[in-house]
Amino acid sequence: MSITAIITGTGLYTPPASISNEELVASFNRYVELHNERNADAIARGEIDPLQPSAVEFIEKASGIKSRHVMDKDGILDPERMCPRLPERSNDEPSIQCDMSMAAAREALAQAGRTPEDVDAVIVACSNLQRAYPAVAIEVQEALGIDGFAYDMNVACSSATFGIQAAANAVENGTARAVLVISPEICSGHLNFRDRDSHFIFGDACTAVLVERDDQVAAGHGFEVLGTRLKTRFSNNIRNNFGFLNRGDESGIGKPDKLFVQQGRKVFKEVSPMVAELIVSHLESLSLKAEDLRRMWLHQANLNMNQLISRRVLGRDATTDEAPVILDEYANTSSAGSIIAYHQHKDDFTPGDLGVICSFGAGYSIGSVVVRKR
Ligand code: CO8
Repeated sequence: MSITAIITGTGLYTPPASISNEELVASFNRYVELHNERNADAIARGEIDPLQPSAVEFIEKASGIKSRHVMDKDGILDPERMCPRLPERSNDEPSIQCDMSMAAAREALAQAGRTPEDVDAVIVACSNLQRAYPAVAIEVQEALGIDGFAYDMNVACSSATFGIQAAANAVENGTARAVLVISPEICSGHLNFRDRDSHFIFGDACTAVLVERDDQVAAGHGFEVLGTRLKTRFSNNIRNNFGFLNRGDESGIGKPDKLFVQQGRKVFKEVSPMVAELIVSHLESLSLKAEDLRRMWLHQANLNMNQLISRRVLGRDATTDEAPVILDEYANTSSAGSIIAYHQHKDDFTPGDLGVICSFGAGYSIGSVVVRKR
């Protein structure tokens, strides 16, 4: 008898600190004032252009974002710093990504009614890992007390959906009974808060998803993974050149391209149709139609983008019940975004209801996971 994968629990860690658009813009505009005052002579000589202020109205209209949760608020809002203050920890202390992962993983396990003894593997799947090795996933595995295996992976905003496919494969082929997929996203660590075009885009959060084999899950519990579909296509339109080779390449780690940079408008135009096509063709391959979907838990980068994608998939505007929005409170939390939407908006499903979790972002990368409530 073939085994299918079931999502039995999800968890979310939300950092307590939050920054409103008003607070972020006030700090950015103070930085602009200071910069322009300090460079007044060069600006007067026409050697450099004055920096332009940011605007709350623009941010909300262009993105739908109203606030973001962050791991450190003061460092980000200090106009002389504009970067979170996250002190280095000793090797004997849990890393910050391990702490976030533990909180989300515990909630996912509790929701599934499982303990670490029931789990065989941990995948930490996120946009940026705080170190190259040892894997954060192995640290989390140790902290949870899981006897099995763990590894890190990074497919930017699509890390969690790609991780769910790896987890589903592992339980379906018998490599593991249950797998935790955890996405500790500290996007504020690699966002350039001095860049007017992108300073408002990201927030921090961590999600966890427990994937198990169906023959050990009680009937009526969880969401069956009907299928996964992944797609990648190389693009330089979302890029971060930070890496350990920077110390040998003389380019300087302080340069703006060592943080997040994007051509936002190009990303919007190129990725939206790819996402809609992928969802529709994925549904077709499962003999399903868009009308069969009760909900789409889309990647949470931009409200206008999600409205365009849902319109292309459904052939009409989606309601917020059909395509829930969490980016207004969380901003873009990279791979955690679609999982936060799923975590917060799945408990009203009744048996047989269908939904799709869909992420998209740098790479480009798109991941689609079609699920049915048991
Ligand atoms: N305040 C006021 N005005 C502004 C501001 C601002 N802050 N910023 C720009 N403007 C102005 C511009 O100067 C421009 O003025 P003008 O028309 O006079 O030239 C005007 O506003 C319009 O600018 P844009 O064309 O840039 O604005 P858009 O309407 O395109 O909106 C967005 C910008 C919101 C960035 C939008 O393009 C967008 O969201 N695109 C989609 C991007 C996306 O989804 N990216 C996914 C990236 S995430 C990912 O894959 C994960 C990466 C890894 C995580 C990294 C963590 C840090």
